Amino acid sequence: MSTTIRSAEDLVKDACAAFEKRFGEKPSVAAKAPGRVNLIGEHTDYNAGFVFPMALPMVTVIVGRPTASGTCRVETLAAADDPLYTEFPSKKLEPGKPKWCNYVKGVAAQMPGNIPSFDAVVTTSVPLGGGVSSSASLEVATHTFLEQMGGAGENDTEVDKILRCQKAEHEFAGMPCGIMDQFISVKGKAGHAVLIDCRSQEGRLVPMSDPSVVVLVTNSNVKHELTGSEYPTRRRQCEEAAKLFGKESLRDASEADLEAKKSEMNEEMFRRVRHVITEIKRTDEAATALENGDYKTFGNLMVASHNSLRDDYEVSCKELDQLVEFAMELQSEGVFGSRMTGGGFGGCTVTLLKASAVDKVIEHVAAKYSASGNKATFFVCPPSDGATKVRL
Ligand code: GAF
Repeated sequence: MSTTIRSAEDLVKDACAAFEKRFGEKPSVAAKAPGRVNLIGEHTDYNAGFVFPMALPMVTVIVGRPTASGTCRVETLAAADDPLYTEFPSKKLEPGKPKWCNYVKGVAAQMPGNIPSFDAVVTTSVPLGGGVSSSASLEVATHTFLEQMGGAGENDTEVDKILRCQKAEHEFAGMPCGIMDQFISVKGKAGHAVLIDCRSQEGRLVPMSDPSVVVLVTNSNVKHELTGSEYPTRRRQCEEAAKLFGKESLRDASEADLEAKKSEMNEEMFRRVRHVITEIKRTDEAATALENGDYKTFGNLMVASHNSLRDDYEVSCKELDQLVEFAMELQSEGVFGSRMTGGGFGGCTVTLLKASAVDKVIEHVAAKYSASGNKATFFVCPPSDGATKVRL
């Protein structure tokens, strides 16, 4: 069975109750921001390419109030690294422990306006460490929260907000991510996926309003420890390759360029670059296919993307490969395509399928996956809205 996703209203209620319990008064400011699932276009954002994510119905919520104490006091209700309650001076924002709070501090440090100290409670329905951007959702929720306390400038744009949240992740979490996760958490729109051109930093809304087709997110519930080290390595390899091609980024490189330079790079770098060049092309094609209601082509591109991430970019893992394989076994029942989503080495897969096939597919994948000793969780996810303030 697919997991019931807690509503934002329920999360806000929980957070408000916890706030009152801890701080003895009611919160006055609140915000929410979603996680994301990327339909296709993986490891292309930091190569100035295309990505094609949608915002999830799972959100991170933050409620709180400004204070005059000079000390920020923040609690999380979500399972995270201990302690779940922490304090820090509002004028001395530095990364440290607990790690979950670095996203809050990191964004506070980027706000252009003068923000006061604050008390806050955070909670979330975004699976943590599941490759569906729980961290970006916390960053964007925090930004949306602090905007209401004078944190943002008068002429602030959504792109400013996205870039600040990305910088927070770079500087306070040490993760040199691209802009996809923060972008979609800010600019997601219900009923749409967004084709993001990571060079121009513009998004094109693509409707996903056919009720007979749904997106299924499957959490492998495994996380391999490689993520931390492998992501920066991939990014560096791409930058080196672009330099070798004499291009600003791999977005400007073609398959012909790759063939021409083949003898100047080792076999591993060749495969890494091949993934990026072909994935950017696939993503562009996939958005058009979806616009035309051509789910078959879209699904084939998803599978090609997965294979490329597995074989060329080497960021998949056994569990993700199994989930994709098991889902694709039900192609004749209405599965169009399936692939790993996000950074890789664990986390989730995304599957596009007929709504009528959901129960059968979940049952099949769950049974086969559990035979290998793991338990998957399933979420049927309508494309949802980006971050908003919440009125209390
Ligand atoms: C992670 C990063 F944060 C994104 O910027 C993106 O590179 C993704 O991995 C891979 O597509 O989620």
